Amino acid sequence: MPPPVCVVIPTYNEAANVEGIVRATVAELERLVPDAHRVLIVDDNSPDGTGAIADRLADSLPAIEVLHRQAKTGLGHAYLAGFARALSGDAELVIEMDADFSHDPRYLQALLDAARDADLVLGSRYVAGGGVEDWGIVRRLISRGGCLYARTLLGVGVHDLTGGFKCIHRRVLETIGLETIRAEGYVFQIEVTYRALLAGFKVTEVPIVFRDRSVGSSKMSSRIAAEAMWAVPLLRRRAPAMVARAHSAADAIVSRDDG
Ligand SMILES: Nc1nc2c(ncn2[C@@H]2O[C@H](COP(=O)(O)OP(=O)(O)OP(=O)(O)O)[C@@H](O)[C@H]2O)c(=O)[nH]1
Ligand SMILES: [Mg+2]
Repeated sequence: MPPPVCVVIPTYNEAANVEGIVRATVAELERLVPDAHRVLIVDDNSPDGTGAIADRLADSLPAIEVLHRQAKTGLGHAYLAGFARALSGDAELVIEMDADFSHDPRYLQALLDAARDADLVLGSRYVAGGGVEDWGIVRRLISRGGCLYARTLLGVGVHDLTGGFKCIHRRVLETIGLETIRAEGYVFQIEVTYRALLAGFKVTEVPIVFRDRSVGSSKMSSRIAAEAMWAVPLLRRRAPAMVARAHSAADAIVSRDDG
């Protein structure tokens, strides 16, 4: 029996995408991990009715669940709520995936294959075989530059630190102190990976080609991109203590259980 997989898809105003991406994801999961998968849509009360479409899908497909949040408080919060819900069930592998088809479900197989031998698998645009389609030069430079900046400042070997298509083992989420993560947007992605590395987990990158969204509008803003500039140095200073604290709390629970 393969380990149960939960794909978490955050949505905000994705009415044009949600049904297509969820159906494509479920079809792929049925092929790869039949009877051992769930798709969790985390919707922040989207004004365009995405939440109602998601509910309809959940009524017709038993593998789908919807988590409704009252307000949009950012992608990081949506993911943290999604992780908590996934971990309260039987998920052993949690996958982060966007709703706008930038993350092609055909890569789920590569993520799951690599997760047999790694604790955290990143869908990576910046390793051989990976890439980005349809982005102009400015967005390419910002993304590449941002990854290089974070990689250098944090002193890690990962090439794509800001991507949001990743497969995470339960043990990672239970160890890195999710309750102290405050970051949003790209920094949230950097922080999850950085904390996993600090905790000693094995992180692998598999190539993906990222396609720009063709419908719906971006929720990323220059504010969120700029956040990375000052947030990454802070991360470097603060994350080690957060991970160490979470680690010792987890050890205490284990030794209590043992005793
Ligand atoms: N629940 C929730 N989902 C969000 C929020 N912000 C973004 N999302 C979703 O997170 C995913 C990534 O957001 P995008 O706007 O596509 O960000 P991006 O991929 O960096 O930028 P573009 O593809 O250019 O739009 C999409 O599925 C969004 O609908 C949020 O505050 N709450
Ligand atoms: Mg997107």
